[in-house]
Amino acid sequence: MSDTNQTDASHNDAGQSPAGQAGQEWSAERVARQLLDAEASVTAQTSIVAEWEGLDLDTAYEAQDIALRIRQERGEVITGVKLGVTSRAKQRQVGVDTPSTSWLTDAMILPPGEPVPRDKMIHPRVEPEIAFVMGERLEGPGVSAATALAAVKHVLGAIEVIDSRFAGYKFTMTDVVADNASSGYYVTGPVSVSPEGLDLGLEACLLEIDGEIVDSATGAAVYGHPAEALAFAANTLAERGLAIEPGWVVITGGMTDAVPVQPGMRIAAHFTNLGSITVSGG
Ligand code: OOG
Ligand code: MG
Repeated sequence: MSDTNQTDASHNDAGQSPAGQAGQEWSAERVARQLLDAEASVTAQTSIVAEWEGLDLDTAYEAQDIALRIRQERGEVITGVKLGVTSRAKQRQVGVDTPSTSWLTDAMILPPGEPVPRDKMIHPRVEPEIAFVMGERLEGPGVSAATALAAVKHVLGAIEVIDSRFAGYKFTMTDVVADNASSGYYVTGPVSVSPEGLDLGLEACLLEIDGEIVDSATGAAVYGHPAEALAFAANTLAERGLAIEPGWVVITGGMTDAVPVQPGMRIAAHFTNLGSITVSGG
């Protein structure tokens, strides 16, 4: 799956330079609004860092939080946290090697059986993930994988449908953090399993496209272990005074390369203990 950048189905993916803002000063707020506008108008843009060197990591997270606040003002509710680029497959695919945290809201839930809403997306890609549902509040710093796992109520399989606001998925670390790590939609599987007695490092996932197994990975692909990724999320959020709340879902990052969604595609992720999830390409 190394040619995914070339095979992306894309509309409005011409990579417009950030438009209509001439003369306006850059700020985290402007970055947040511009990326939300790109999402709403289903239009890709080019790297913001290329235009504004001031977009450092702190400012990118600030933009991400401002965008969350705007989503909340329009009625969206936080449902959890999404980890980004936690696996080597993803790091290689997008050329970013530092994991990140971003926000999930109820508007991003794709109900089981619903096709990928392609008309609302620029160039969707799917990726299988291992998801946690939190039983207890998890607050860094100093959270270990074992502490993190002890706060988990259930483990689920998931498919995330990502959609970068950047043309060709060409972005830097700070671009993608500001862009809520290409958030689109997520669907969780029908099987929820207690973490006790599960060896998540060895939990396997087969990714099937149109009846063919195109990729596979185990949980160890995710930052060594999905619970390590969860601990990373808690410790990173703590730097901004935030915690992972009970009931939240944490998707721990794509286990394999993300696969471009084509119309009519049949996508399935099969897990050892977490069941199977299917999504139609729409
Ligand atoms: C970044 C999305 C990161 C993951 O699971 O790694 C992410 C991208 O690939 O556009 O959701
Ligand atoms: Mg993901």
